[in-house]
Amino acid sequence: MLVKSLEDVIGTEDVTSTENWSSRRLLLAKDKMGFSLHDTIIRAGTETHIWYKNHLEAVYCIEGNGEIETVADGKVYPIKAGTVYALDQHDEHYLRGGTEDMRMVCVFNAPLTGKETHDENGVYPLLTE
Ligand code: 9YT
Repeated sequence: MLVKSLEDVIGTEDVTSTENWSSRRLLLAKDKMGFSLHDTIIRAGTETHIWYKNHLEAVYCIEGNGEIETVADGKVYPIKAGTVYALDQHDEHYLRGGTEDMRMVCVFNAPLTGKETHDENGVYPLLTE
């Protein structure tokens, strides 16, 4: 069995940060679970264009507020603690932090390796271990 805590991950290569967000990866492809599990902070007042063409992602907000806009139809969904969204159509979207940072629990299938970087369209390549 694998047991670890957020404190074990902070300060390691399993944290990836940009100006808009910081993602602490609790489980990655190397853990062989078939998904990755992230504790991600989305900064207040930021907007990030994301399009996970190669991955499915579910995101559960546990703190803060913000919104998500789906590009295809321009719909805007408010996000607060207790909101979950699932990008079941590989939905291209804008993720916006609100008046406070949002803390999100994110699950990716296929699992991220931790080496991916967003391209200019917010896409992660499909990498394997
Ligand atoms: C919620 C979301 O998709 N944030 C972008 C970062 C992503 N969770 C990651 O790479 O860990």
